[in-house]
Amino acid sequence: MTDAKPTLNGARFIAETLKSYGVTHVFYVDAMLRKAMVDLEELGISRVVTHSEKAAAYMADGYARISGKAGVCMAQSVGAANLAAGLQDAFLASTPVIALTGKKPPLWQHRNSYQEINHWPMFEPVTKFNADVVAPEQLPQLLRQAFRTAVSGKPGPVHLDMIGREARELEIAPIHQSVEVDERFIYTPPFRPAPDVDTLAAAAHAIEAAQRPIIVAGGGVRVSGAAAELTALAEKRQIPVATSVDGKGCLVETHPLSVGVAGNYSAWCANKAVCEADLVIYVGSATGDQTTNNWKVPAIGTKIIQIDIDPTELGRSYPNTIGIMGDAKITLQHLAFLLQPSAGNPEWIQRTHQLVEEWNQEVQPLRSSTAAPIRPERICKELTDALPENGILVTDTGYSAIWAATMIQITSPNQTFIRAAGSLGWGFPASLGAKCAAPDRPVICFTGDGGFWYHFAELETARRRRIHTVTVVNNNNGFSQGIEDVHRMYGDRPGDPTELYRFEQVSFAQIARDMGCFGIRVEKPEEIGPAIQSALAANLPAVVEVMTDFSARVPPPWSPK
Ligand SMILES: Cc1ncc(C[n+]2csc(CCOP(=O)(O)OP(=O)(O)O)c2C)c(N)n1
Repeated sequence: MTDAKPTLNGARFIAETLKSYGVTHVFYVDAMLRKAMVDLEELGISRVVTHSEKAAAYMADGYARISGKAGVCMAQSVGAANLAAGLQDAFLASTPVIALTGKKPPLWQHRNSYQEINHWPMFEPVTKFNADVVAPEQLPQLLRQAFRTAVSGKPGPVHLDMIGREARELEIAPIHQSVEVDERFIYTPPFRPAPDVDTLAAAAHAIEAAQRPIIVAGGGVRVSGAAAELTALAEKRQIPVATSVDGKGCLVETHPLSVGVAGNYSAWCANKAVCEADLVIYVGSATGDQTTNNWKVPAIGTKIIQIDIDPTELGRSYPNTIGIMGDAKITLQHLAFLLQPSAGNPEWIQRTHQLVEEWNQEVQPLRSSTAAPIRPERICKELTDALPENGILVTDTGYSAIWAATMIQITSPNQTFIRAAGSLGWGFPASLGAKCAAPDRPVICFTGDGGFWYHFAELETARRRRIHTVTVVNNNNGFSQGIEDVHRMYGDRPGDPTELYRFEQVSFAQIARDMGCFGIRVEKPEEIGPAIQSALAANLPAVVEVMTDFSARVPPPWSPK
């Protein structure tokens, strides 16, 4: 019998499959797929060895958010739990990440094997698809399914648990199938479902009838590449636009229709505008607690149009919803086509301008503060000015996300903003992944020192693999977001609350220099801008450590009474 199909070993098969799906980098900690690593090098795929599996998952996540392709990360079986922990952000942010782990074969199971636990269940809450690959014959189909699932519909992480501590059993097995790639599943979104005609007409009618419509753009606009369509619809009907944190920058924030980021990491002008609207049009937004300030912005009962590629999201949070299942880009195009141009409601536009103007006047003194220790708002002004026209800004969570969401402005449609979906420490490794996906674009990460502590070891990875990003660390030697609550818990009771949020004074600039990177410490506000410029020009991984005022607080998000 002749077999026309080429026979590759599993290692080669995996490597060629990744190559065919456009993967340019894999992020992992040894030991996993060691045999395939040799093939990956031959095929020109960068193997980025990191200092923890969680950082590898975050890098794959940042890579995926910027490239629109699946990010690939890996761990041997004992590292699987660390990898799963790192998928939480990708899951919450709906990012296509493929996680590959090893698992000792059945004869090693249930007999106290070294380094082995049943790690598979840990991937259940953080993946869309979580499968065992126990036979080499499964590899072709399951690898294709991994890409198909990761990028389709609402994208998300996928896990393949491969037989063999480092998947060696699969690597050495012959695969009697050829490598096939389904090219539709290389990029998100693989399909752009068009909206149903009747629902679209109902939505258009609601927009025409509204006196005070507002759009809230979510991360789905970025994933769909729909920023131009969003801008076109807003301009055609003169509809103000707020965003979620994830959707920040989908309309440039210097645009006269931009009202800023709404929710609980928000500018109060955006929250007020959303609450005063009589129609809220959500585009690619999860309408979760963060974007709606615990479902108070807007109030339950407000008339809603919601555009989402995932029908199960439609009306999830707001009952009074016209739900349009469709890709954001196509749906916005269809809506704009259906609607006549309009100058909008001048009183409503005037009102939103007034809110934004009042907000700007309130924060302007903080953004231009000359105080030392430095105000974080001043860093944000300097970052707004320094972010290159095609730059990528990556922020960590907590105060970093709030400062960035409210005080940094995305001023060009060629800039991209991505943020942690809640995991402290995500920002720095994710920014390295982003740079791998877009080596020609400048990448700046904005993080607190608490966030940077998690994964600063990846400076070594960045140096070794020449991943030249700039990390601006808001260094206040502590966790500042929770301190009011900590003090509230203490009340009058004796003790030392500072133990719960204060760190040693350490210089990240010095650490960066010791690791062969560029590092600079800034103590005067006027030095921030020049320091970021030097860092961008350094041709090295760079850390700009800005010494800030620990007492700087973010005001609570505005809520209706
Ligand atoms: C994995 C994880 N653990 C804990 C938290 C809770 N958390 C949110 S912000 C924060 C403090 C962040 O401190 P830092 O990065 O120094 O920024 P600062 O608040 O000082 O500006 C903590 C502990 C979290 N979001 N994620």
